[in-house]
Amino acid sequence: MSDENLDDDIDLSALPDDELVEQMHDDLYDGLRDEIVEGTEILLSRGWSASKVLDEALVEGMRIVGIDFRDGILFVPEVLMSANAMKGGMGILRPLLAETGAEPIGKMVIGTVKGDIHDIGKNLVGMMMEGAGFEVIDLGIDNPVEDYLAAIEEHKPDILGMSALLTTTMPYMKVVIDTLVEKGIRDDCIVLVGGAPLNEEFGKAVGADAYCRDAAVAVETAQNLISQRRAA
Ligand code: B1M
Repeated sequence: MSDENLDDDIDLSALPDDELVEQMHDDLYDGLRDEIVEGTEILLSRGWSASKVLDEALVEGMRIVGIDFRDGILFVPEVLMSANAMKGGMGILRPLLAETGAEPIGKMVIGTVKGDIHDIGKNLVGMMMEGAGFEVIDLGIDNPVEDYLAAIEEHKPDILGMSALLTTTMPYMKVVIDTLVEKGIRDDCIVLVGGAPLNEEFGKAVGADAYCRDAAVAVETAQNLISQRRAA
């Protein structure tokens, strides 16, 4: 991908949209946070919606990073820099995605499960849920079951969301759901699960109400299940 030093010479604001987006994929790959922040601001100033910038420039760039991480071309320190750059862009988009004057339509507690420190996808889900008018309580990463229980007791959420990105951590979702069942509180909230290695079948097997492929599906599913519950 791009040579970091070359970026010093590139005037991002002079690039047409498609080249700028491609450059942002390269900058994300190279973990250049300032450039990602600048590129995000430029696209917004050109009238791009926050969700278009998110999908086409940031999430797509991170997908490319993921492929080379999988193939052993990129390693943890480099991917951490990419994640940091991605978060720079997300920081600008967050308030825009969350803009809503309406009363919260529901409350969600969300966290990445124990043993897992991936949080970009979870953060995106939280941002999109806020944007759709939900109040979101973010428990962060590496949450043991006790954290979820304490948050449910404190916040009485309509929805509990769990994220896992590792095949080794996704089974922990069942530990959490089984504990809710044991304590007789499983039906107090809707349980949604998500993360790249999961699928519909896994969601059913662990006893979640639904598996959400991405943040948009999470919002849609949350809205549908909440209205079904309220109607019932
Ligand atoms: Co990690 N990592 N990683 N990693 N990492 C993956 C997940 C991996 C697939 C890479 C690979 O090999 N191709 C692989 C897992 C393999 C497996 O389990 N089969 C992997 C590995 C192996 C590891 C380590 C073990 C590496 C090591 O140390 N040797 C290690 C584990 C650390 C740990 O957690 N204990 C590790 C570490 C890291 C970093 C710290 C370097 C960094 C995380 C930084 C951070 O998150 N702050 C990192 C990253 C960035 C990735 C990849 C490249 C990108 C993940 C990401 O952010 N994607 C990832 C490869 C990949 O997924 N392609 C990989 C972008 C994000 C927008 O998508 O998270 O899928 P995603 O979220 C989506 C949906 O899944 C869904 O909506 C989101 C938005 O649309 N969703 C939900 C997610 N959570 C949801 C919750 C919901 C609903 C929907 O609740 C309702």
